[in-house]
Amino acid sequence: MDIKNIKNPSFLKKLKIKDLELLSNNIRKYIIDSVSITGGHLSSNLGVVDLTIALHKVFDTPKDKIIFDVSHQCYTHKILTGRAKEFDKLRQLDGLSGFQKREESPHDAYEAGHSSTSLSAALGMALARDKQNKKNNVIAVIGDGSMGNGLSYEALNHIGSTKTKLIIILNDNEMSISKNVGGLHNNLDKIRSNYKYNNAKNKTKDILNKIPLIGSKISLGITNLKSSIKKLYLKEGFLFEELGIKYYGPINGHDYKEMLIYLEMAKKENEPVLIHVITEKGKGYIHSEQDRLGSWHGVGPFDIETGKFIKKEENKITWSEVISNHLIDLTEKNNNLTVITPAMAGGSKLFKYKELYPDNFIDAGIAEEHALVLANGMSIEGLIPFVSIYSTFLQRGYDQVIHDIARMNTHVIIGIDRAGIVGEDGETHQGIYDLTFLLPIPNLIISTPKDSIEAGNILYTAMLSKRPFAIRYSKEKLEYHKENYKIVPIGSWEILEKGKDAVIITYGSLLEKAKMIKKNLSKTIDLSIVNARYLKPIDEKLYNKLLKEYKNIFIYEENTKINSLGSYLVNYAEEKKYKGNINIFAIKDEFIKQGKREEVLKLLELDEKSITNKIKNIMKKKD
Ligand SMILES: Cc1ncc(C[n+]2csc(CCOP(=O)(O)OP(=O)(O)O)c2C)c(N)n1
Repeated sequence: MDIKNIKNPSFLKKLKIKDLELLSNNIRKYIIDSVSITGGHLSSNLGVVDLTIALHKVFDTPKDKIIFDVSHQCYTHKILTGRAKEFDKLRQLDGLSGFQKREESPHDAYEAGHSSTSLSAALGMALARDKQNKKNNVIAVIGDGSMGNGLSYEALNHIGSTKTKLIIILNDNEMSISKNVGGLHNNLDKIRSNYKYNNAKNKTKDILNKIPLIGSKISLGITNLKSSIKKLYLKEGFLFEELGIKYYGPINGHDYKEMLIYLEMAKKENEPVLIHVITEKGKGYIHSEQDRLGSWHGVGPFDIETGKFIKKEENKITWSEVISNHLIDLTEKNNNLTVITPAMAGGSKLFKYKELYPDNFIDAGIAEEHALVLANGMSIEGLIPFVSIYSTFLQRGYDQVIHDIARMNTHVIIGIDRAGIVGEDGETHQGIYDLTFLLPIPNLIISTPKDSIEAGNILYTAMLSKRPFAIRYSKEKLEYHKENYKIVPIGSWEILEKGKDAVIITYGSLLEKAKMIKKNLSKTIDLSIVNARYLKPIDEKLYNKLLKEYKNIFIYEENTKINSLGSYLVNYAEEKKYKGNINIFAIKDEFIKQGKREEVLKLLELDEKSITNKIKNIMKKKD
């Protein structure tokens, strides 16, 4: 069968188990082929091919609602619901989203990108269904990593008490992006190893083998058997049972017979049930199967044969790596420095740090709020925590930054990774709000270094500051240089290039673009470039000077225009009765779609060519 011809999942109803297995193989190959060209989330998708097919065989979307948590693992779902043809534009500008997207298909019941929203959303949908006397099923598919997040616990606590019909599929592959952590993980580990090594598995198998499959349909005479299956595992699955959620499993997420029996069983329940499904992350591709560090979780293009990533040869490394190198050097100077990551050790390039300083490194799991308050506690007791967190995920920890860290004015350093446009992950992952929501918070120092040396110096300054200190850096790559550390006075800006006609104030990765803009304009306009490396406090002395010296000030940012550095500086200038013109070039008030950073910046008219033209036009009118 040609995967591209699939229109909807109804054809699955007729398929026998061996046909389903064949389909699994074809879909796995299709995903590997597509992702090797476009990049995308590989391992999580390969792990749930069989589970997703089984779900679509038993349930009827779009009437039944399947909510994939995070939804990075929804590729098979997209293929089965008629979107295989669009995989050549997966995660690209105007192409198929890498996540569930309601506007793409009625089969996409919900949308995510951030983890652990599926259980609350599913409960909301189930309660709405009940109120409207509808009869559909609601199924949340959630990974073991995402199950450990606070939002999931809040939802579980509520679900158990409602007694509404709701199915939770716990997709347990032992991994978050890299190896999962925490008490829940250890509990699931115990269940898994019992399942693998003691007789229980055989007992279950015996029971399951007694259940006939009539054609492709499961015999419905299973009700008497389900309690005996359940009892085998009840002790280990007690956490969910104690919360009022029926626990079934664990079952093998690559064994169709087992899955179909349990899913049919769950369908008949009239209360919340959780089916614990064990899957192998990365299944079907040798390189992703063997990966324990999460290198195959989210990937760029790669060569299928060799498993080598296709990277441009360049003399550059990521900002994450730059920061990580400095953390290693600075921990050597001060062993109180402690690095905390909420499950992003791989993405934030912290494995080397972990290896060198295992006692200074904590993976808190997918738990941003917890990671920040944990850091605050450590800081109060004398450590210097550095919380490495993506800008988009810091949204989860806003209250903790205000209520705990900034208000108590503690010495917590927040390393804000992926600040700015992030590219292919799109809307849910853009790092364009952190400055907007951090600027109003008292006590907090906010910085964005321009290069690797300034990054080291600002981190060194933060380490000595004894203040809450945010350091923002982008997803871009840069050259790595090292010098002896020195303090960058808090609140100091620098004039990078001096010009007489106008000034452009910017920070971080955009400074490189500002240099090109200056060059583009050099025949007609002599532009000054100011590195606003501290967004708060600002360099009032230098800014006052700029207000006196220039009639035209341009502020250029990869952040929302509303409540950016620009609006802060405009307010300040108004208070000083500035009579000149200030123009802010920043992101307009809309969600920013996926695409390569340069493509997106162009679309937003924030690329160097657009800014060059804008400045030219503005200055022309003023003549
Ligand atoms: C709030 C939040 N923090 C971090 C992430 C980054 N992230 C994406 S997938 C993932 C791992 C999810 O693990 P799990 O739920 O076990 O699913 P799996 O990928 O193993 O199938 C993480 C940490 C996120 N999407 N949302």
